[in-house]
Amino acid sequence: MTYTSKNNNPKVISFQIRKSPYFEATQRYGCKSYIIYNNMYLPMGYQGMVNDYWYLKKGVTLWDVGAERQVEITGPDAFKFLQNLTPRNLTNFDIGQCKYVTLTNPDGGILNDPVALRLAKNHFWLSIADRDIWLWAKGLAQGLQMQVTIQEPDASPLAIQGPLSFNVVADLFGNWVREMPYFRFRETEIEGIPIVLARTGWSKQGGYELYLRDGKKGDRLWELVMEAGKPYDIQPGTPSYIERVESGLLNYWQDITDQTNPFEVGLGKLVSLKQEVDYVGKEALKKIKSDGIKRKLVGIYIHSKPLSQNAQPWAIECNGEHVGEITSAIYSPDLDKNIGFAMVDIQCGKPGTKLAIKIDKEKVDATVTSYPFIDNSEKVWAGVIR
Ligand code: THG
Repeated sequence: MTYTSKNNNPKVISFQIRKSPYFEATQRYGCKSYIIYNNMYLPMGYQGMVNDYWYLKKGVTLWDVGAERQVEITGPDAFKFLQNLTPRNLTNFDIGQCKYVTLTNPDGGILNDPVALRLAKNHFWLSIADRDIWLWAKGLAQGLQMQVTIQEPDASPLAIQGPLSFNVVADLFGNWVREMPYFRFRETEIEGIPIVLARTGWSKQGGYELYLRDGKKGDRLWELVMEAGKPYDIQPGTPSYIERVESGLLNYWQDITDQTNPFEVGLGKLVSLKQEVDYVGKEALKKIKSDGIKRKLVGIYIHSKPLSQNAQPWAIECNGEHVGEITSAIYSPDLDKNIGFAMVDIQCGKPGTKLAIKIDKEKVDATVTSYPFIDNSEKVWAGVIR
């Protein structure tokens, strides 16, 4: 179905694509574009990519990330089943804690890289990236004959990100939120709206995610945050391509796919090969580890004029030989450099290695580097006594 908006830009709105509880609000606040993520609209920009980015880095921004759907796992075998889904050792997984995990297939390929939340002993959410994980989970549970229920709960994340996010969220919920450690959450409410409030988010500028547990209240929650954010000049925002590359956050389907394993993309620290930790893909990952990886994801500086958002899987050469592809690339205004990630043969993975990138008909020089490009760890931990 095609609508025409006031300024005559054609807008395509489909019945087939689901809308988050904040969708109307994002329209009202001038969202200019969406991508499709987990079969939903995910906002991609409001005031231009660079403006949105500076608001995130210097102020506070409100993001509709309702497309980060939850896969809920409950039942007597829930913990055991979740361990089967991920190579991360879940032994020390507290109630009220979040853990970044990978889900692997039998070949060790990554099916998703969700944030897992433990709500109770046998009650988990996987806050997933773009892929139908509930299908995989239901099939696996059936195959393993586990006593679990897998469903999509009514839970939609709304992210408040940026260095001033602490003030906004403290004004809304109380000063206790300032002491909440990174990757912890608490169940709370505001005006009777049930919320899981987590100190997480897909930026390294500091902030929170509010998982709304009543989809009918999306508009009210959005407006409550906007109102509280007024003194801090809060802006509507979205996950930022530039900021997440600067901060070394990887994007599923872009830097990670089911053709990449955790060791290749620097997530080996999330893989346990201990005997007591058992999961799909373990044998493959053991072999990959003992054989050694053949390629790896590296940071790259691309020495060309500022890139816009149209990076492609450009081919990479080293001494005239094809050695890999670009997975992300963007101009960083803060660093005044083109930065990105590339999957390259292991012998080209050392920082300082000189590469050539084939951008259309041109060849552009690039240099391998480590990532993150900017270390923002102090920002995400701000206020927390460690
Ligand atoms: N929040 C929620 N759901 C999500 C995302 C999110 N689903 C999709 C996508 N993002 C999942 N991917 C990531 C990737 C990285 C991180 C979170 C989700 C992340 N990583 C930190 C890092 O790499 O330094 C922290 C890792 C850690 O402490 O273990 O935050 O953002 N709800």
